[in-house]
Amino acid sequence: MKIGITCYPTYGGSGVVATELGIELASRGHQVHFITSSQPFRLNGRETNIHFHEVSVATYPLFEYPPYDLALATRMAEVADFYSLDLLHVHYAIPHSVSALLASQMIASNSMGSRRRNLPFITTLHGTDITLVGLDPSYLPITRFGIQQSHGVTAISAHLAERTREAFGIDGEIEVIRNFVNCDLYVRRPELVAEMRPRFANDDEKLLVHLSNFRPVKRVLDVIEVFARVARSMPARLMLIGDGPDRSAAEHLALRHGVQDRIHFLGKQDDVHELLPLADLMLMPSQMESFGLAALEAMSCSVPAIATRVGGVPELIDHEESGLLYEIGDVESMAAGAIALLNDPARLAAMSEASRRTAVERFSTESIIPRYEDYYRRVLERNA
Ligand code: GMT
Repeated sequence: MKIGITCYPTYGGSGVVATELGIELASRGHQVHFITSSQPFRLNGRETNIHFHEVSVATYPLFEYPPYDLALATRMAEVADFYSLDLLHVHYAIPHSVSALLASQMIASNSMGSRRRNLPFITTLHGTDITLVGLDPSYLPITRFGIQQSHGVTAISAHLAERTREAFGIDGEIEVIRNFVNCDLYVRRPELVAEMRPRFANDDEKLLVHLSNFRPVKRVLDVIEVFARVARSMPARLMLIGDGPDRSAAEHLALRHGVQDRIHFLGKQDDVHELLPLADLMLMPSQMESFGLAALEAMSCSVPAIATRVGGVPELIDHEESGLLYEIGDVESMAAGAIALLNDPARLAAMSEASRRTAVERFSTESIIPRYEDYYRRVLERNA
């Protein structure tokens, strides 16, 4: 198949899923065209079967807001026409589904100057496009319209599919295809851990990790609160991977608790698969997670997560088996849970094994990518 993929190409879970999906589809022989504002950060530009088409937005003094959505629709239609794409697959509903709708209509009319044909598009819902941004009155009707007009809709958890039906009154099909992880890449390799871990923690210290874009929804301050309590109880260090609006507040809080020297603020990192396996435990105390890709990546590296019981997280983590789940903001219980687990090596080892097993058995690329391929075929068949 020839597939056009659009996503937010910089740091963020939806961009990661879209890029990894494109890489996996290309490795299975499909021709993949990324149509995005810049090259997705996990691509090196030399992959076989992958093409990148940059969307450039012309500015004009009259434009207070340059119309990215229109430039994107135009580029989608051009690429679809020139490379005879079979379908478009957009990640994150706003504004990508609406741009894809316009492109699809352009291809169905003769506005591109070549043969009129059907160009179906699939929208994958990821999270705040439904639970936050999409609910804003200025976006809700157009988000609903983009979803309704999509030829196929997928959601990354059953929870998100349900929220979409409730909040947007969608009664059409929403296919649940959960996030996935490349378990060959995200794996704990003892020799690499032995080489790299001493850069971040001594042998007698526990190492915790948090990975996010530091937006308020991730509750990074709760990460610091939990870690400060852990660090009072045992020798410990924390790796904070990522950057975003709450980073300086996190730094201030770390200073107030006197744990700033125990925290590695690593900023944005490309090779998180090399860092995650170094840790003993991940902290993901989010306000909302439609799935929690960061926790899945950690689990694949045999690192269990202490997380909140929100959104799609219980579809990933079984409480007490492959991680621990708490209520939002309950930093005391999260810290107590972390301390008890870190003090019990046998329980931690069992949970770490269960985490890896969950990733391999339920969320590996081998099990999830064929579900996307199958869904593409079904959408193509019914829109032939
Ligand atoms: O909603 C966001 O935070 C944006 C989105 C993204 O693009 O980074 O994250 C969502 O998509 C991820 C990949 O599908 C999920 O694993 C995250 O749980 C989800 N984030 C939220 O729901 C907050």
